[in-house]
Amino acid sequence: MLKMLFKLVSLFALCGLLCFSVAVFYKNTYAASLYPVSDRNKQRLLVIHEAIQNLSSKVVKGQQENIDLTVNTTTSENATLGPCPADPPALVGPLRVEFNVKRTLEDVWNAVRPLDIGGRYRPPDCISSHKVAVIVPFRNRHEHLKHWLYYLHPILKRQQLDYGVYVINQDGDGVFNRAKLLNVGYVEALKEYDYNCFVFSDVDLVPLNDRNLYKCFDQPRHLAVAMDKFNFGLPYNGFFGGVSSLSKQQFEKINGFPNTYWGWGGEDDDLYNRVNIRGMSVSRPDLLTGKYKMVVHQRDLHNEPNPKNPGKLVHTRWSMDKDGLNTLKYKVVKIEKEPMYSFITVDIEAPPA
Ligand SMILES: [Mn+2]
Repeated sequence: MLKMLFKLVSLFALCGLLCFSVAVFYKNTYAASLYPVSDRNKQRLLVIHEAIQNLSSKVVKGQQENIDLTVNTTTSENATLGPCPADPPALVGPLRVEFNVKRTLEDVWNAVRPLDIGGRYRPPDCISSHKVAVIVPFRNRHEHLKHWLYYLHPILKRQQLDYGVYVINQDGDGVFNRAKLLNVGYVEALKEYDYNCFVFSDVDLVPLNDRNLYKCFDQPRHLAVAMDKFNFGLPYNGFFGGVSSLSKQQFEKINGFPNTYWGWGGEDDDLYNRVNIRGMSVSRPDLLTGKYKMVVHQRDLHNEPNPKNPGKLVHTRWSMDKDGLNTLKYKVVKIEKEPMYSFITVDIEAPPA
């Protein structure tokens, strides 16, 4: 009798699991039909599919007692992977970069695929300790964004980073605020994943060497040290603009970026001050590794140099604890999960231009 009851219960549990697996399977195929399927997703689908087939064949054979009831998809994939090597093996060094080409989003996708939805990627063959959110402040620069995605995704993949791309789009046409958008990107990215490193990059800057690693270092890092527009050198010693990386700890230590630098200029120098005031220093790659090419463009509308910004820089020491992550206010207008990036539109209470 007891044995009978046990058989009944286990059969019941089995049926439940089967229904659940089928539901998961169909949910995934549905999601996959909405977006391009990455190889990783395909792999997961296959794994689930096989698990279901195994189960059903065993049910048919009437071997309920010996069935392993665990359906492992992601964990079994990762269980056998070791840490990624310190030196990513696929790096090639200097790169050719060309902006005088019209690219469609399809062209770009075909060049950079596969990725997980929202421009997420992790190396398939090793576990990366660099969980990097790449934050790109944005408004009306779709042409630049296509170039950026086309070049950056393959580079970031070769660097074996566990990364995601977050494009933070300023809503409306008030005065632009790069630094505040970067703070928003930091907060929003952390809501999604346990990132330990943040790369802040302008949308029009592409590195000319993939050995310039988009990861975090012992000290806050300045990556765009040799831009073509500055004749492949630093425009001045304390320059911290263009592309920089800070670990979560480093960024928290300086209370993030200031929120009060409206319009063009100064916010990167303020960040440099914050780093120094908190007893850290800026690390940099050498001038060959740190070469960058910038898309040539006109100054954006509503992002004029702000004459008030330079004067604020002498006060960083006193202002930094009252202006930053701890005073950040904004409203998310929309989050769009695109195949190659997350597009987050935000209202940052910009003054009218
Ligand atoms: Mn620019």
